[in-house]
Amino acid sequence: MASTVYILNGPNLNLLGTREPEVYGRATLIDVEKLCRETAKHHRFEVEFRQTNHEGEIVDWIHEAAAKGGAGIIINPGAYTHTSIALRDAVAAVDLPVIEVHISNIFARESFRRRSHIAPVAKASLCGFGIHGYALAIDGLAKLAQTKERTA
Ligand code: CA2
Repeated sequence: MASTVYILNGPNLNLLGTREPEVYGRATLIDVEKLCRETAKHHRFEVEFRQTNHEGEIVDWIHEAAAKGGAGIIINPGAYTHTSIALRDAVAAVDLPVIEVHISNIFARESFRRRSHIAPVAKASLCGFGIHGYALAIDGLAKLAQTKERTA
């Protein structure tokens, strides 16, 4: 459906709010989902909110979002950001806006986190806003969709 935003979360994000609050805050993934649903409602987007610890499953979901004509994808690929050519290829292969989100500022952490395989093929990337980055990404997708409508 054209108005559905796929919000895809990668490995270990199911543990959000249980450890490392100084890095990731105290919100849980359920809180992130609530925030996304509230924000999406303002823009009349439907939400598919998912999390997996398996790389190939994220690839399948990216293909699904494209096949079903989603409005866009917001993806926090977790540590696969820094390692996965398969995710990069999947993002590059689909013809819908993909926004990369990270809760923490990946550029202010260990050097291995500074490289994202996703950023060069994403429409936009956000990091360091905590879980608000997800809401900002939804707002950004809505802006992109409006601009597309006006210029189409
Ligand atoms: O900042 C982000 O959103 C990250 O994508 C989170 C990933 C990390 O590997 C990326 O470099 C940056 C890790 C998610 C794991 O989150 C946990 C949360 C609480 C306890 C343990 C893991």
